[in-house]
Amino acid sequence: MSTFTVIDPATGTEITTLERADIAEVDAAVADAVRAQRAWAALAPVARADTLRAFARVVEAHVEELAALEVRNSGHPIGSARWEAQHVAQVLNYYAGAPERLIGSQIPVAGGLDVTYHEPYGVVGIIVPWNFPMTIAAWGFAPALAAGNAVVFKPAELTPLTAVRLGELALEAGLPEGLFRVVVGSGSVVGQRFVSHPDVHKVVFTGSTEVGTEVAAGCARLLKPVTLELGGKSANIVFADADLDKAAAGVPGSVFDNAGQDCCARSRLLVERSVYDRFLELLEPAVAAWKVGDPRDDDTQMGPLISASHRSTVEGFLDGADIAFRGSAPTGDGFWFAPAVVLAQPGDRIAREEVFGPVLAVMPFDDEADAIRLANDTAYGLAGSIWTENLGRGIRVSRGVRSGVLSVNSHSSVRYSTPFGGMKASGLGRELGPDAAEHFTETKNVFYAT
Ligand code: TAP
Repeated sequence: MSTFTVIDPATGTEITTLERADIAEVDAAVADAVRAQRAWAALAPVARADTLRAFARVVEAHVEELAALEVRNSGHPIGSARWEAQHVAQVLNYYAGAPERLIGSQIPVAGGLDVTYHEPYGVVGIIVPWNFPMTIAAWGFAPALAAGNAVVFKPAELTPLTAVRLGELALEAGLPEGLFRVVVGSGSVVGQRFVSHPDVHKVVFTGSTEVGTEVAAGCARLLKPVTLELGGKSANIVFADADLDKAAAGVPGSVFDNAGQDCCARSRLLVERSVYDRFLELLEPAVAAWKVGDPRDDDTQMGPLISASHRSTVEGFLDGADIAFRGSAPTGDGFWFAPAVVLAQPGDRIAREEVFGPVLAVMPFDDEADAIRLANDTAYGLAGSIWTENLGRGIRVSRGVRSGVLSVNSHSSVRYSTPFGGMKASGLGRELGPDAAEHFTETKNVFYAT
């Protein structure tokens, strides 16, 4: 039996050791899920809705416990971890409204009655990364279950603890045995088995573009639908006519939140040349004030990076970089890293590749067209922000930037009620919002001759 150790990134110490599932265990979980799904899909929609609301209530009652577990396992500051656990309950509540609203259509045709149905795929395999272990999982499992599917869910080996607990809470809430199975193990075994298993009918993958491409290729060989939420290199565009104080105050949170280990991190700051120097002057104290430290403290804004090896990767991006200024971080045990602001050129590696750490690349631009060109000068297209007091400019630039999730005069990206996902190398398909449950169904058309 193969095992692995789960580490607390704030201290570098071991939390626990878990067993890795092998292929036989994945297959057993899928077989259980197939059986449970048939009964689940046959339930009255209101019964599925009630069960999801019960799951939401149980999660809600365990917010403090889940948050504390996430702080230990992922190093997220306690305030963020509480928000994440609460968000899981909100997503479940939101999609509890879906079973009764998956409404098909009746299409006028000659000679009979034509009806469409939204039928569940069956079993959905969900593969989740380590950066937001609870929320990203919920974006998949809540609408998938609402639409009548069963779920097999693989957390990242670095951060499996809240996933395991959510699996227990689902049973406590009354979800049928087998319907929602958390399978702990490696991506190359468990994740790949979701891809190749003939009874897993859809895969939702969130993670790197590299692995996502491999998952998509495997799914394509079996004509299995796949949703991909991948990497990002999002731009934060600040025009000279913006409220510069407000824009600068928001920058640290937009890129250093979750220690920059956020697919939506605004890791490129594009500033109109006429206010470039002034904006950097405003930014420096905001970065100095960004509080990096013990994730258990209520006022901590940023914890450690997830692992020693990830910290080495992030450090590598600063080799030879023109560092303008840095924030502070604790020293000693734990995978700490002081946020860094780097002056960059569009062709630099730091301006093009996803760092997935608290590193911001700053570049000037000359006019609106230049800003759009620079913002689009990346393989990715996930998120971004535009700061301007000119409404027309906000509309033009938001239409010109090829990203799936943009905000004007704000740094927000995620609301459970609005669609989320990336263009270009950032992904395929959308999660959240009013249509997500439908994405877990296939449309069937039946013609009844009269
Ligand atoms: P990955 O290394 O791609 O891992 C993501 C998940 O895939 C993990 O559970 C991993 O398992 C599993 N996996 C690894 N190899 C696999 C394979 N061959 N087949 C199937 N599954 C496999 O990414 P990561 O380092 O955890 O996360 C960081 C990346 O995720 C960043 O690029 C980030 O931008 C992206 N991300 C995107 C979003 C959205 S919503 N667009 C959100 C968060 C993160 P193990 O690690 O346990 O082996």
